[in-house]
Amino acid sequence: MSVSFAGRAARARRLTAIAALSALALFPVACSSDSGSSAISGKAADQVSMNDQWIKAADSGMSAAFGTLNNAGDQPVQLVAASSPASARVEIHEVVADAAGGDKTMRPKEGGLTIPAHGSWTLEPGGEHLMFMDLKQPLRTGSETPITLVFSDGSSTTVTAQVRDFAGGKENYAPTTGDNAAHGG
Ligand SMILES: [Cu+2]
Repeated sequence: MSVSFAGRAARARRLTAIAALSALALFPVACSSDSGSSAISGKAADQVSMNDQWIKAADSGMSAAFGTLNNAGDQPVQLVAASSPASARVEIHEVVADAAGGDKTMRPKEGGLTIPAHGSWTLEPGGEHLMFMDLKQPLRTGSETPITLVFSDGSSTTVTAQVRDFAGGKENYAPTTGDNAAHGG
């Protein structure tokens, strides 16, 4: 259950408590005919798993998480957002080559990531990643942090990522060098 959905639900409850109760009483079996075409539940979160997920160790600022998303369902699944208690904000990023100098720039990926039906999508250094924009606490090597993945149908699932040292790659996943201009705008 995503935080934002819960927040909306709470507001709705405050504003229309009586109306909601009336609706429940009038239509107690409204959802019982929900029969998906797939044998698996229609919720994206029930079809997606993640493996080999990890996140770069960092003391503060930014970090990035990687791993392989697997879709066991008959339909493509769209990852549209992510969150973690370790970061004030998590964004889905892609890395693109700058036309000018060939420098790599990362930026929020428009529309999120699509995981093909019965397929997988790998987030890896140099490619797409989950960007932890503003760490609330240090990510220490060997510890773990939860990451909640939110899909286009509003369903979500939470995975646990291992914190690892990572020094490779040309991309700057933490503001340790320069002024972080590589992060684009
Ligand atoms: Cu990034």
